[in-house]
Amino acid sequence: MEQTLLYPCVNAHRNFTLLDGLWNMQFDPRSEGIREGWQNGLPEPFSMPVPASFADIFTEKEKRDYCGDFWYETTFYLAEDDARDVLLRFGSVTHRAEVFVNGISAGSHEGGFTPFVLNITDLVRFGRRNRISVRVNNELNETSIPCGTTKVRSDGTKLARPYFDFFNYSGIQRSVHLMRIPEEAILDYDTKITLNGKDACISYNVLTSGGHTVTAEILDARGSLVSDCEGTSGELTVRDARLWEVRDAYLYTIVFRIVDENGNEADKYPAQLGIRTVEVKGGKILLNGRPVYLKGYGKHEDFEVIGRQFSWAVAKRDFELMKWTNANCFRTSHYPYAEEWYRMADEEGFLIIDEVPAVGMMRSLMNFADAGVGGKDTRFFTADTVKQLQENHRSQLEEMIVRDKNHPSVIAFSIFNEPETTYPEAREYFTPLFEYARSLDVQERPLTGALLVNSTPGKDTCAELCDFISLNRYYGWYILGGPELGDAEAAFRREMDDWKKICADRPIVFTEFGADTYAGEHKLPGVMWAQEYQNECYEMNFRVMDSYDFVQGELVWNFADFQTTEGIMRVNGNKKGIFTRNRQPKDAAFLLKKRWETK
Ligand code: GCB
Repeated sequence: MEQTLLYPCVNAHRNFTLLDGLWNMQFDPRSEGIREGWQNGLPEPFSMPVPASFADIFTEKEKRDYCGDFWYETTFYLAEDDARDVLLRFGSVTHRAEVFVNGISAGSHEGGFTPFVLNITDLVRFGRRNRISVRVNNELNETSIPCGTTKVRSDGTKLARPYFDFFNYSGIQRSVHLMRIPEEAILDYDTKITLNGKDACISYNVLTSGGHTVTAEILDARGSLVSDCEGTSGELTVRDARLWEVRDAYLYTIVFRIVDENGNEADKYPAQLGIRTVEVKGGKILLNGRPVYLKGYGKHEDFEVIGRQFSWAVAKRDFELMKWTNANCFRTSHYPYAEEWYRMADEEGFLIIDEVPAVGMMRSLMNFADAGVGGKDTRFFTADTVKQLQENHRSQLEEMIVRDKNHPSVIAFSIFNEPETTYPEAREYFTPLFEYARSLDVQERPLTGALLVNSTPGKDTCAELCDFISLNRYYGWYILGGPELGDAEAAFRREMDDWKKICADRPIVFTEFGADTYAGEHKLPGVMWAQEYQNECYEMNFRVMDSYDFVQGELVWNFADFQTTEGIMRVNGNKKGIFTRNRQPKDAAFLLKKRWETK
């Protein structure tokens, strides 16, 4: 059976048990677990919640910063066989996992931010308890995405050295589902939407693991049938369609069924459907044919204690705060988020730029600063690791698009964050990845990638691959900060004048700009790190952006303060949040709220 990334659901044919809870865990610093048979039971385990990032749960520093192999294990009971397949679905294991069921290898996965599903039907024992063991590894290198390196300290222990600016949270960070699905099952589907006046045409494709008849139906929000069709592909027409709009998110339900030769239903998969189109045309981003200006945030999955674990409560608070500031969009910087984020955005009418974890593609522990100051160039894309890196990039791009393609909230895919783009090998590296992404998305959504400060017109080689250009720019912070804010504005305008010459029909969206701000700090006149300066810096940036029509979006950096690696550039994390890590507003939140009310 081919892998199915469809979100789990329960009905007459499908069910699941959540395996979340307290699991056993053990570090394996000498990578001896397999040799010693740990897949048959951990010798000295301690308990660890799943899902969660393990780091901030510990009080001991060597455990918080642990880097290398580590194991999780739990057991589950499976009732008597009922002829359905048994699947084990991990929402994410960071960064790589090998899974054993009852001591036998069930499969492995590379990539810490997308789900993987293993068919374990032949490995489980019915009417008995079964053991799942997972060997995880969280090391960074230059073939994994995100990129980084692993340092060995003098005592022989390993330390992750990310080439990116967020903590290397790891573990089983998302839910684990034990699923039952029919042997002949719906595995995947996609939809493409065209609007014809007031009507919408939804063409679909369904992938199943058998040859029986497939049917498709669309129901409105009250559950009334509005259209139906037969076949693994077909077209459904919705007359007088109610469109999915920003902050006014009408959702239909699309239901696929497999029907056997006796007319009996063999499988059913229902999903939400938002009817909307997205395209870039005439220098604008169009949603349902009308221009939309993107207002919002670059975010992180990041919170006290739980690290990168998804929390319904924190996510709901984040949506409430984003709505309160009149935002309409966020970027899943710098990796695909838990699927629940997208389901909430579908319902709230938020727009998402969905980003693959291709971050750290420059050999530098402080690339955000290095590239700005000296125009640092590490020839990252000329190394012999690049072929393997590109394969990983490709498979994670595929998993992200396959997982997220049916969300109305997803309006664009971002293929990179701040790689070195200043020489031809970068262009050669990215061209096939953009082509591949285009071939995967039947909705033909815009593609983009966030460009680093030294990726400027004349130097950059990759902007042309993008349907809209995303810029990360820190004028007033890394470039000409504090007393030189006036010069920062002039330099910013000069750069924008250069983009104007080459961007005739291609919009620019700012995907990052901002200033570190310590929530307790106030000073008049404003100085860097004080709340007053964050406002001044944003006001300057907005003045410049408002002078150029081809700017079609502003996503500030960052929604909230977040955890990073320790270092002299960070005060227990990055403090560019508009909100604190506890989700309370800094002064800049009021500035944004006011601006975005009318923008
Ligand atoms: C960037 C990176 C982001 C950093 C940010 C910063 O350019 O894309 O990951 O956190 O700068 O605050 O330096």
